Amino acid sequence: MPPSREKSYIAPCINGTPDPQARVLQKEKFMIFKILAGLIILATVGVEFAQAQETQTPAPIPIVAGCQPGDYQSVLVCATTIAPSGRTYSPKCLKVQRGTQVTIVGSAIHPVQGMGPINGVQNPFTDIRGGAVEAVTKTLSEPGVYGYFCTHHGDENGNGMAGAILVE
Ligand SMILES: [Cu+2]
Repeated sequence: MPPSREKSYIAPCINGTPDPQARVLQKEKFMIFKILAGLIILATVGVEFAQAQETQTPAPIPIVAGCQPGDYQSVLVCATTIAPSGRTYSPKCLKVQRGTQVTIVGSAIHPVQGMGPINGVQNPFTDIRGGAVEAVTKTLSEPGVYGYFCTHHGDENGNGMAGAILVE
C-alpha cells in the first residue's frame, strides 16, 4: 500500500468509539464543500453582475447635424464659444463636460436657434424663438446632445448651417 493512501485512511471508529481525528477530517471535508459552494455563488453573482453591466452600456450617440461620434472636438474648459464661420459653425461638433457654459454667436445674417429635445434632454437653446441675432450663453448641465441651426441657412433637421454639442 502506498504511504499516501495509508495517511489518508482514518477509521471512523476505534474500539467502538468515534475517532476524534476522523471527525476533524469530516469537518475539513465539509469546509472544502462550503468554500466550493461559496466560489460557485461568487462566480454566479459575478456573471450576473457582468450581464447587468452589459445591459447598462450607454445608448449610442445620436447623429445630430451630421456630427458622427468621432467628429466631436473636445474642449476642456468651463466656458466656450461656437461662432459662425462662413456657412457653417466652428466648431460644428463640440464636446464638453457637463456644467460647461456654451455661447453660440448669432447675428442678423445668422440667427441661431436650438433644436428640440434629443432623447428627452431639453435644449436650453430651443427657447430662442425665431433665432437669436446676438450671442446666447447657456449652461449645459445634463449629459446629452444639443442641436442648433441658423434659421437662414440651416434647418431643425440639421441640414445646412447647423451644429451639435455633446455634453458628457
Ligand atoms: Cu447662417
